[in-house]
Amino acid sequence: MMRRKLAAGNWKMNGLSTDLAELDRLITRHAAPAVDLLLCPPATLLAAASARLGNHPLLIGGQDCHAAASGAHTGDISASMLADAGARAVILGHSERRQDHEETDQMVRAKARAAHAAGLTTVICLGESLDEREAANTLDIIGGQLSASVPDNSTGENLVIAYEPIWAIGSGLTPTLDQIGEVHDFIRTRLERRFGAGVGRSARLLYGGSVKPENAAEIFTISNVDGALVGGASLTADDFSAIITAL
Ligand code: G2H
Repeated sequence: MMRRKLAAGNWKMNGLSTDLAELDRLITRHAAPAVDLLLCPPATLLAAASARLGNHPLLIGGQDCHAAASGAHTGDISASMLADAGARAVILGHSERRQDHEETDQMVRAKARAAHAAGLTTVICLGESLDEREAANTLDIIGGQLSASVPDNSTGENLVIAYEPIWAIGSGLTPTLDQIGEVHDFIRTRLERRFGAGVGRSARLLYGGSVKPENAAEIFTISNVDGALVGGASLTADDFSAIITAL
């Protein structure tokens, strides 16, 4: 099964309108990309970022959505609002949201259902803490998050999983290639078992956590790594472009 590679940028809570110049530089440099590109700026920039794309195939995505379609949820944004602003995808269950907003697997699953109903691709994040890894619980944790966070209606097109070990996020630390490979193979096997070979083999698996131009190429040699979810190094076109080229 040939899966199209995906380079996804997560700007987190970074970016003012002037920073969209980096998006302009990125799409100029990758006018006809050989891989899929996704950039998730803060919600305030979604519409402006989408408007700058013209016919470029880069997708714009959100970083979270509410599980409800609408209603009295001050400060929240629904999946259909993201789509209305031009988003085609949304990151869900990032460990920063699980930590900062006490998001549970069940909440992530409900958000993913809403996102799929709105036609969005979901990038669902899973990851273990350093304590969990040191206690040799990594696969148990990832397996539990995977089964509880991913909704049953997922398809090979609308489901992307990002494995992001919490201890590697923004820390400069990266797992060994064997550690990444073990978790990605495990996720692939679990997806195939749950959804069958069609969905299980076509959903893309991204690695995330301190991916940078210096380590991207070797991470992309790992089987079942179909791309990366990139935080800090997606903020500048120079760094993100180097990672895209390595893919
Ligand atoms: C992990 C990643 C992007 P960074 O959070 O989701 O960020 O590349 O800065 O570690």
